[in-house]
Amino acid sequence: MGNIDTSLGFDLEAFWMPFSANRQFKSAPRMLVAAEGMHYTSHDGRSILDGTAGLWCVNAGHRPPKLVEALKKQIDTLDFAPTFQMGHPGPFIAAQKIVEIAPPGFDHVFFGNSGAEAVESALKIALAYHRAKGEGSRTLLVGRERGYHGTGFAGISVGGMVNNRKVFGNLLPRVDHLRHTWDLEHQAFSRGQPEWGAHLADELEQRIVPLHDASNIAAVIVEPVAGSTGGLIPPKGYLQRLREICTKHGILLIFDEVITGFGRLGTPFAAQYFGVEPDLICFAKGVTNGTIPMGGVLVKKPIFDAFMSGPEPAIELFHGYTYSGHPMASAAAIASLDLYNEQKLFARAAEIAPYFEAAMHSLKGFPNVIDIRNIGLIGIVELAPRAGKPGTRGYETFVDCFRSGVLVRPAGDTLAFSPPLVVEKPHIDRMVETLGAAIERAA
Ligand code: PXG
Ligand code: PLP
Repeated sequence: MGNIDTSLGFDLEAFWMPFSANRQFKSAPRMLVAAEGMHYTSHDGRSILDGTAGLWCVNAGHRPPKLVEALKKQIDTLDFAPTFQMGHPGPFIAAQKIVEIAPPGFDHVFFGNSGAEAVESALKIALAYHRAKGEGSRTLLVGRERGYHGTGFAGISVGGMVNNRKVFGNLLPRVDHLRHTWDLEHQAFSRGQPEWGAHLADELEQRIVPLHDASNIAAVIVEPVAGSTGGLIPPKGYLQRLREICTKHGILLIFDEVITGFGRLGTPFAAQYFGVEPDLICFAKGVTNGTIPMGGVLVKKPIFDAFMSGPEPAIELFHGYTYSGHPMASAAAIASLDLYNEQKLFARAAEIAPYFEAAMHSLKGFPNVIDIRNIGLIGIVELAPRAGKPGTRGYETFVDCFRSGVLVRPAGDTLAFSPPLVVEKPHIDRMVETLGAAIERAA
């Protein structure tokens, strides 16, 4: 059975790789063994420019010394301590720092360990909130086509990427989905937010509310910018419209900001970028600069307060994870947030975003490029699929870029750049030139 790559010196068989073509990968591995700043080192000693911030998470670049130091100090002090009926300083300090950069009114944080757990927690808080308010009939959850909310059963139920759902049978039963917002005919090559498509939010009021009745609907969950599915940028006015309809009908609006949180758009959260206030915000990834797993939910005061009405000795929410507020993750969050603040990293992302936009759009006219879209430091190139072989052109382009020393993220036939926010203009030039050359070769 062993699948030993002698050049690596270890066996590749046992690790069942997530979201990967295991057999294809193991026959020609792409292995990263070290990282610093904007670059990885591959197992064959090459420097690879990280055009993807790992998986959208290494916002300050790899291994910033202050973060490394903070983690070393933490492991030398406190390895683990429970947060069920016990406490340690880390999560209290981390939560306070997250609240400080959140939109006004978001004054509580519930911690988990991933985006999936953030989503699970937010949906459970939404359901329990309505019940606490005497509106326990509000149990329907509304997601969106092409949405990605992690791979837990709740996340795939409200999610809308068909491969992530179709073979898993029992999804949550009480779910509906809005249409996704991407439209090639009306939006191709939009810079930033497309002009067309705000009306797509009206489906909530025109179809979903009349069908189920608002008294049965708990929450709408959307990514402000849909990431995993290939970067779908919200049309101008769309999120505002969703907000208005949710408010009118007493439906909670959840923004899943696992990708957009911590500066990806040049503001702490997308909620601030778009000027739209959700009721709950899911975060993960960038909260620890990718170093230690952590995720969570930002909660507004009225929602938190609705849980705080019973007798004082009563547990208010029967939910949590062994590692909620883990000491290492909390230390990573505290150090990351300090770093983001000291480096004014979010403002930096906003500053370089126009250069990034122009560079991405310079690929218009390259073979098979049918759309380019961008917002903040997210840039997407969509290629026409090969007849009968969807995804092959995207995959080949990604492998070609890796061979040429640039990491880009494929999703079907789209290629996404989401560099660390410390990216410099020459890095952007190199990323885009490399991608352009690979696209030409994949023609
Ligand atoms: N919500 C959103 C919006 C996400 O983007 C999750 C939830 C789940 O987070 P966890 O930590 O459970 O993976 C995500 C994760 C990609 C890619 O390249 C995106 C994600 C994860 C891995 C790859 O598009 N997003
Ligand atoms: N499964 C078993 C048997 C457990 O005892 C626990 C936690 O105590 C879990 C799952 C959940 O693990 P976690 O809290 O890390 O999500």
